[in-house]
Amino acid sequence: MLTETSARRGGKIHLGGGLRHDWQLEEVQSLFNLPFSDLLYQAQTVHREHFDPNEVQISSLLSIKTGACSEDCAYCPQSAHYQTGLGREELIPVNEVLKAASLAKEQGASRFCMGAAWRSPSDNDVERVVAMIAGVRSLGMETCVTLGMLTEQQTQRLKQAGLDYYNHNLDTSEEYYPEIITTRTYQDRLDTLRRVREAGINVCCGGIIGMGESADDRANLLIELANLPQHPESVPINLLVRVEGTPLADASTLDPLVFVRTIAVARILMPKSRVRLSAGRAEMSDEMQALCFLAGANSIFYGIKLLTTDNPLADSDRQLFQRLGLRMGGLQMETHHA
Ligand code: SAM
Ligand code: DTB
Ligand code: SF4
Repeated sequence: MLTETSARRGGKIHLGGGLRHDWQLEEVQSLFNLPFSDLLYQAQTVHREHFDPNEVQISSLLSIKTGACSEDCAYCPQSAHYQTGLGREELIPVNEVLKAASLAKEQGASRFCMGAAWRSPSDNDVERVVAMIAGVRSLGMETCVTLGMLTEQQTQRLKQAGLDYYNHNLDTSEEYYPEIITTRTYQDRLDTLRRVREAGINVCCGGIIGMGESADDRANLLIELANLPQHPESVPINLLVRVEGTPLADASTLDPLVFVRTIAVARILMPKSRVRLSAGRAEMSDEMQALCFLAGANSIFYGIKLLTTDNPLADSDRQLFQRLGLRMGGLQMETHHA
């Protein structure tokens, strides 16, 4: 258990499994500002209350529709607003999706995530994605899709199709958001997240760190996520992948320990959620990734590509897992919690 000293330094300590939705900026700032060892100790303690610390859930990603997106997300290589060398691709055929999903399953992935570069899908697009969901489910994998904003009807259709997770990120704090995206609002995102939640689909929602945001923006992003009516079941924390041609190509390098602290605070605020060490691993050292797992990350994207950018090779991830004594797991569904 926590010593009195670390408890004093950390302010209030929230162990015992109660999920909170009333986090305030000052208390989250004080978590971020803890001595590193105290913060990691708290995060690891919370982590062990809810999860096997040596098991990591594995998701694989596939871009089912690449490039030419109408949105202006400053980080994104797929935005039509920037010259990043990506061409326009149409929605790919179901059999290609199933080939990729089988391969991912063979390699140990329990969840298959399909991403489309859309502001929002048409109803016809949704029908084609429904066929992909059915195919991937029949392989015995969990399904996740990220298609942009959804109407209520489309959300219901995806639920009917048996979709397990919908990914839709808040990306950053509400205050910093207008610096990053102007073509849709924070409220648009919250509206889609509410529809997904109300339809009974598990929510995968996180953000990107390293976009030039302030420490308070990082705290406010995590507060926004934790203070949703229910914590997202999956919380992807992405380190910005700086892509040539995007406005954030020259963003300054983030202190890796700030990233680790962000993972630790996410773990403390959302004790039962899968915190995913997401984009950016190709640029991280093994030691940094080990610290992220120690801080409470227990999910990764696995496989040679994210959507359009590189991810570590599956072989090097296997070696890392072996060196750290981590097991690939996670096929049990984490369904709704308060
Ligand atoms: N178009 C849909 C949307 O924006 O909701 C789905 C696909 S979009 C690529 C999914 C998420 O990928 C974004 O919300 C963002 O968090 C993440 N992402 C995109 N480009 C990234 C980058 N360069 N570095 C880190 N994360 C990135
Ligand atoms: C998420 O939070 N990260 C993934 C997934 N959800 C869809 C996407 C990362 C994309 C990184 C840039 C790229 O490969 O295009
Ligand atoms: Fe389009 Fe999604 Fe990229 Fe934004 S993040 S430009 S919505 S693909």
